[in-house]
Amino acid sequence: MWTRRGKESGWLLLLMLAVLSCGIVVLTELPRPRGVSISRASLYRVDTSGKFVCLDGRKTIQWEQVNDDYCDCEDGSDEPGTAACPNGVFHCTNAGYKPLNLPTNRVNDGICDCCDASDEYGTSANCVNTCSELGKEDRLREKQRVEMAKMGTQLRAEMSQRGKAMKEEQRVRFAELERSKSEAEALRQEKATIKEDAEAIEAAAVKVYRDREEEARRAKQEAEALSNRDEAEEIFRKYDSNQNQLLEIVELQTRIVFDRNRDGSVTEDEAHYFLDDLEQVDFETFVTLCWPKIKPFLMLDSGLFKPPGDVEELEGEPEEAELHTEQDDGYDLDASEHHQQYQEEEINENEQEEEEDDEGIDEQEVGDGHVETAEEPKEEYDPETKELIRKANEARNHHSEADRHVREIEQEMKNIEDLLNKDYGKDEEFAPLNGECLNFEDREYVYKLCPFDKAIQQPKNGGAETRLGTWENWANSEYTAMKYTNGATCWNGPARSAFVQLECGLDTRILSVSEPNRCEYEYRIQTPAACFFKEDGIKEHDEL
Ligand code: MAN
Repeated sequence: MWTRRGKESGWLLLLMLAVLSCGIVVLTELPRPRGVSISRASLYRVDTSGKFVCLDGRKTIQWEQVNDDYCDCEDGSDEPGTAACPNGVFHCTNAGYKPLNLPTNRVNDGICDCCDASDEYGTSANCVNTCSELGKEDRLREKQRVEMAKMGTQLRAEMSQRGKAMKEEQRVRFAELERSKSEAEALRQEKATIKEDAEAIEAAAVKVYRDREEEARRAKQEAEALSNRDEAEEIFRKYDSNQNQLLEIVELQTRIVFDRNRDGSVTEDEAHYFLDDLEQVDFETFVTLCWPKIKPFLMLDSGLFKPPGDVEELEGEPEEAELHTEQDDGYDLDASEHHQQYQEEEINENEQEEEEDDEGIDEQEVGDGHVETAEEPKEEYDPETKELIRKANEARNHHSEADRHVREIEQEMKNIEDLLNKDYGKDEEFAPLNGECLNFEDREYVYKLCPFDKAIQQPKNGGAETRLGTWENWANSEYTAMKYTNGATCWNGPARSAFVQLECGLDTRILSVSEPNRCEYEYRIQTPAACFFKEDGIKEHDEL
């Protein structure tokens, strides 16, 4: 360690030697302490006072104290060429290559940091000056890079041309579609009118059948109502044992069929239930209030007590006998017959349905293309009606075909509009990438990027694709980065997204994909579209 008093400013000695050997100070090599850059040399100019003011202005020291390997200034400005201050900055000129600023703790640490070896002047690191070699390599690399930028810029111009041509083509196609659309709409209108006319005729023809069916249904209902009343009257008379035109509790109590809980007798309560809580009812009341309760009960009951074998087993018990008498008197038999008849009708109707389905008469395709199933006609259509339905179906088909055509045109127009509305760069140079997809594989995944569309990740072991994002926009106005957002939601987290950095290259491909934060992906791609070179020295975008 030097003592402050015995110290000598190395730079001053060097300067004196330089002055002595050359007689003058070289103008390009301004006198300055070791570790100070030319641009800061003026801050270290020696003046007549022989004092140095620390650059933060907080302390004044003797000039001899500059670079004396003892830290005097708080800002480290008195020791630019030694490791004495913890916060000093050492500058290597690296003539022939690139200048460098180092923290002064790397001065004389035994490691060559500066290519001109100036940081290791006091150690045995034996650093040699490699700046001119490095400079040569650097200039070569720079030359190659400029060459690539030039070629890339040419390719970019081609891409731009293709992009513009493609856009123009799409504009022409759009205009064409606009014309076809008007024609297709007119045709659709024509087909709609034909369809409406045919449907009106069809509806009128089918209505005749519907009306007839409705009429038949009404007539059947009326007949059923009448027969129901007749049945009710027959039962009323039978149960009105005293023939006073009123059915009373006691009269019902003699009919074991009303023994709802099967305990062997008809209680008052049980009888009341069937008389709708009245003491006695006349025929009209019976029909409206009691018969609806009694009839199903009789039918159900008859079903339960009907097995023929039971007749012998009952050994003539009066109640049971009465029950069988009731069955014998025809009522219950009628009910079961009715049921059987109903089942048969149902079977017939089903068969009829199947037949009609086969003929395809009742399935009518309507204008918007869906199939409407008309109510089953009981009667088969006559050949003329069938022909009208066929014609209406045909008109419906023609109309939906015309409608489909209009919608196809509209869809294509929409696609073109989307395409034309995208920003493909200043000169449409990125447009040729629209519709292409690039692949990149790492250890685990295959990554895909379809520019202006989506970013995808797929596990190599065959799992499903995961959308990392959908084209959002450019991330800056220089067209050097793209954003793809709203991808598949990350488990317990946000939607995935991808950021795509573009750099100049002679072809278009993905250079790398990483996931710096969970579910946030970063693609690096190269493409000629990102090359930008001007002779005046302005190079690629990504270098700006
Ligand atoms: C999948 C991949 C990964 C992602 C995790 C998040 O495994 O999409 O990239 O980090 O899901 O759960």
